[in-house]
Amino acid sequence: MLEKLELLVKEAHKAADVIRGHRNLIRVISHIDCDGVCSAAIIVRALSKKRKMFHFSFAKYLNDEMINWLAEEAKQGRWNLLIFTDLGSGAAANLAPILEYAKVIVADHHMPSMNSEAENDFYTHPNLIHVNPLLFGVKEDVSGSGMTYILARALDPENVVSGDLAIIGAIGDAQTGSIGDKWSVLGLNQEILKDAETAGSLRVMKSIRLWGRYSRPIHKALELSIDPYIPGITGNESAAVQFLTELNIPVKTNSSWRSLSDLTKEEQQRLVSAIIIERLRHHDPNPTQIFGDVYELPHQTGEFRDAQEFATIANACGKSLQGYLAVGACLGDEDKIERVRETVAAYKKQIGLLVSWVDKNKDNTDVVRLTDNAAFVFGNEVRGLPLAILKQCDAIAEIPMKGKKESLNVSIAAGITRRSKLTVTIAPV
Ligand SMILES: [Mn+2]
Repeated sequence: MLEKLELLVKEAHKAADVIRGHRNLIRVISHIDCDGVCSAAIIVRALSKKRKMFHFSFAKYLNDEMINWLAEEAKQGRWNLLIFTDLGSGAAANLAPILEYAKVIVADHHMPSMNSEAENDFYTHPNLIHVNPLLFGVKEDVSGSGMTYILARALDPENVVSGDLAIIGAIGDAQTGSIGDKWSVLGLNQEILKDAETAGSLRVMKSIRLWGRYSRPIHKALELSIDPYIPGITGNESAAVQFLTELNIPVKTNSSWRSLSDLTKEEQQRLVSAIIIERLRHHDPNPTQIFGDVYELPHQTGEFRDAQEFATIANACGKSLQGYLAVGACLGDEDKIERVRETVAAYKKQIGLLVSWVDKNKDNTDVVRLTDNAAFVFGNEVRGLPLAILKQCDAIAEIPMKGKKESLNVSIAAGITRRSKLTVTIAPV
């Protein structure tokens, strides 16, 4: 394992050497989700520190049209070094037109594409430096921002300060889970986490795993908590309010709602014990498995302090095509905070509209078909589902989107579908 990691880090150093020696404009392109936003913030900070000139943009995916257009830019001599972050591995084998005129560095964790002639070989090219764990047999969890972090550290050990961003990116890519009793980020992310803690950019605390520590009213946090599940309270707002009232935990102070972070230590303890008792009463096999690592960003304020909330914010900005705002927030640009908040509010409204569209149409037989057994298959956010799978489905549904938004998160698409009676079934094979 160590040997494989060393090879991966060696590739990052190769990329760092190229960046260090580069005197002209560098083109940087990152993916539009949370992981891509965090990758972008890491590389932007690293290049700025080295006083490199760069032009930076976001992309949802890399198709041939875009590759040809980038190749044309390179051919015209506008730049001759391109860095892709959280993007690029899947299209590596199609980058030849660009590689003819420029060097390309890819820092990504997605499956790299293969050589077309030899199916089992990953694509290589002398002008391509590919920093991807899978190329070196490293199969542990790590995000695109984790790979960008490894690249940034190779460029300058001082970039250890960006470890928190790699963790936010990993959270955004759902690289959290449990090992035994411990619930945290997993795999290589654990190593990056140690860096971030040592650098002081992130603090790890143990707490109940409720989303919205700073921004969500506590009764809403309980109502919407699926993992951990709170029997009788999950999915029931008034039961959540009653539960808190019986525990003598006010849901409001003056006129504002209280969030988990507003609760006193004693109130938090009362709440946690009551949740465990509730789970015990309903014979939950692991009643105490409600805790986990909570990652705090001590240099941030308000809802931006909680890494999980930050990940949601970064994702909402990226998907609203306003990723640069979140990059600003990642890098501590306070001027961007208000616009980030507005963007997140607009994004939530958009999701709300979609949910109500589904609710409104749930009895419409043009869009709803009821069956006894149904399996839902959700596509990759970027590539969708392979044709072979689509061909086996009884019905293919698309969630309509207003405006020029990009794809929904697959978890949100799944949530909307669950609320609906839309049935997308796969025929028995
Ligand atoms: Mn990613």
